[in-house]
Amino acid sequence: MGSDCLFCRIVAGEIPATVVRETPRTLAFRDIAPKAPVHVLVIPKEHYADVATLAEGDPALAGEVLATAAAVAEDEGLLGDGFRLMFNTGAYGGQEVFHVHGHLFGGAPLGPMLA
Ligand code: D5M
Repeated sequence: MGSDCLFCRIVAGEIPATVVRETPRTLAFRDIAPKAPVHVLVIPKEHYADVATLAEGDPALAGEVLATAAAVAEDEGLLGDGFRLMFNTGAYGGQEVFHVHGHLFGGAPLGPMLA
């Protein structure tokens, strides 16, 4: 995808981000507008538009994204009290950035929904 995609540009180092974990194929960085005490975005470095496309195109990479999210949850001390991992998908899902990303929320009771 490249220069048209915000998160591809973060992967390329063209836009700064607060990276909390990096693996050869995934990246986790803090959301620019956090909606919880811990709000981290977890992405594959390779461009996939959404979680459905990722799961269809590279299920192993989808698993790596989940593993990175779980590792960040552990690093952030979320495993005891729990956390939420959410993939907004498409228009009805409220997706705004079309490079798949899991929102990892934690650090406080989250209630039934988070935008
Ligand atoms: O969520 C897209 C998310 O991306 C939203 O929570 C803000 C976040 N965002 C947007 N730009 C940046 C940068 N530059 N760094 C970190 N986080 C960012 P969606 O699920 O698509 O609605």
